[in-house]
Amino acid sequence: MKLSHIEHIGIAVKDLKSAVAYYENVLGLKCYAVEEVSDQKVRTAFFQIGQTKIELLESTDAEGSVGKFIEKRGEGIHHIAYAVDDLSAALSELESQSVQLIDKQPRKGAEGLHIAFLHPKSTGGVLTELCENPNKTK
Ligand code: CMX
Repeated sequence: MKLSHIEHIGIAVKDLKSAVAYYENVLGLKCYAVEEVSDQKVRTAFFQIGQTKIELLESTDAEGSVGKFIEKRGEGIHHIAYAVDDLSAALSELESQSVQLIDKQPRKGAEGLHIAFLHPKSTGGVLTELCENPNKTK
C-alpha cells in the first residue's frame, strides 16, 4: 500500500458558519466549497493548504457519526484521511492484517473521491479514512 500524502483532516464543529469565519478571518484560508453529504448526515466546508485540505464537518442529524462524536467528545479533530493510489488493493491488504474496516468496499465521498473508513478501535484511536481520486492518472 502506498500513501502519498494527507488528503484532508476532518474537524467536527458545532456551527459551520462561525467555524468558516475563524478559518478565513483568523487563519487567512479561503473556503472554496461547501457541500452537504446527506448520507453522512453532515455539511462540509473545504480549505486547501498545500496538498492537504481541511474539511470542517457540521452535523445535520444528532444520530449521525459527527453528531454523536460532538455529543461525546465535543468539537475537534474527527478523522485523518490519507490519499492512496489503489483503494481496493489497500483494503484487501489491511483486511489481511486484521485491521477492522468500516467500509469493506470503496464508496463515494465528498468531492467525487472514492473513500473507505478504518475503525478507530484498530488504528490507535484515530478514525482513519483512505481516499482514491478516480480522476488521477496512475
Ligand atoms: N475518532 C476516534 N474515536 C471515535 C470516533 C472518532 N471520530 N468516533 C467514535 N469513536 C469511538 C467512540 O469514542 C467510542 O469509543 P468508546 O467505545 O471507547 O466509548 C467508539 O468509537 C464507538 O463510538 P460510538 O459513538 O458508539 O459510535 P459508533 O460505534 O456508532 O460509530 C464509527 C463509530 C467510527 C464506527 C462511526 O462514526 C463511523 O462509521 N464513522 C465513519 C463515517 C464518518 O465518520 N462519517 C462522517 C464524515 C463524513 C465525511 O468526511 O464526509
